[in-house]
Amino acid sequence: MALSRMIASLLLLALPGTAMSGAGAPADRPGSNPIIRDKFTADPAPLVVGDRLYLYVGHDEAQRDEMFNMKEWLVYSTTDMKTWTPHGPIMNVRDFKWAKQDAWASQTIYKNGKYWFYAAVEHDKTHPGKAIAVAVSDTPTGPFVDAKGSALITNEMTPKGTHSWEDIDPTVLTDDDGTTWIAWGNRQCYIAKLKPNMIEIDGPITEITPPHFEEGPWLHKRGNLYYLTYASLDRTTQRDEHISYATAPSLKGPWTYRGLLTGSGKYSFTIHPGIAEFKGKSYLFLHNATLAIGDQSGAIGRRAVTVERLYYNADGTMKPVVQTQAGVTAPGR
Ligand code: FUB
Repeated sequence: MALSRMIASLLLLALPGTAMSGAGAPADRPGSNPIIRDKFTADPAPLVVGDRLYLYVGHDEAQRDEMFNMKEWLVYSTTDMKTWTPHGPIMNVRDFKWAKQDAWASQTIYKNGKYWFYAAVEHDKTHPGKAIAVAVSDTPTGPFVDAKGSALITNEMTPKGTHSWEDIDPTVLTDDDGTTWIAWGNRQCYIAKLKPNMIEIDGPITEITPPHFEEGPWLHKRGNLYYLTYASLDRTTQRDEHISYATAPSLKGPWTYRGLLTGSGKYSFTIHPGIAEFKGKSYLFLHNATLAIGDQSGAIGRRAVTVERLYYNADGTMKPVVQTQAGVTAPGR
């Protein structure tokens, strides 16, 4: 390379913001991380419907050093994992008349011709603490309406819990026999069966807390193995949440701890897994806090959703995942 061109290239790399954002560089490629750039988003929850993948997220609107400010859930979709179509807000937390605030982690599942949306919210003063809401829609993009008119799970239903925000972050899975299960929690992790009507718990709530469980459980099944992937925090060695997982031969356990799946999300205390199989490939959705919009930088309450390919070993264990900027645009992904 000629000296003048080399000097020009070095000068370009030295300019703030240019190193990774030149035309064709990873930051500009459709599908590179973070995948949503015009809004701060968190707690990704994918749902595959035919040849389209829908991604439900919480909308982070924290100002300055506010911790969280989340009023609504948004949905995006893709057919190629590279270009994302926004479908707008699907619900505001105040659409649940009994809820006060906090549009926290959610998951949508399809069953019996309807889309069922489960989400963590703060209950009003009639049931202090966090609660789990359920809404329903005829389409994956809404409109969703409160399906029950009251909380599906309240803090009083898990009396052994150590704090009032333990009932958050629902994840739902329909088993091979057609029964749908819900798992959730913070510090304690619980699982219960749902009645066929999808808006009532059927039978006991069982605690299944795996090692270093913090929050954000995600249930999925592959082959004969069930996976419980979650945000973990080893309080003796880690400052920020990582992702760990456990596996079991059935939703009733026993669960075997499999260790770490990923490290922490860059600049973010929280991290949250969402797993989907789409067009023959497996994906792990996460969030970090690397996005800046205007003069607002990433922060604990201004996160950004990412996606990486997920690979399995022959014994069903998942290969460790590293959060990258190139994400699914990296060669061979
Ligand atoms: O986004 C609010 C809360 O932070 C979620 O419910 C947790 O999973 C963590 O990401």
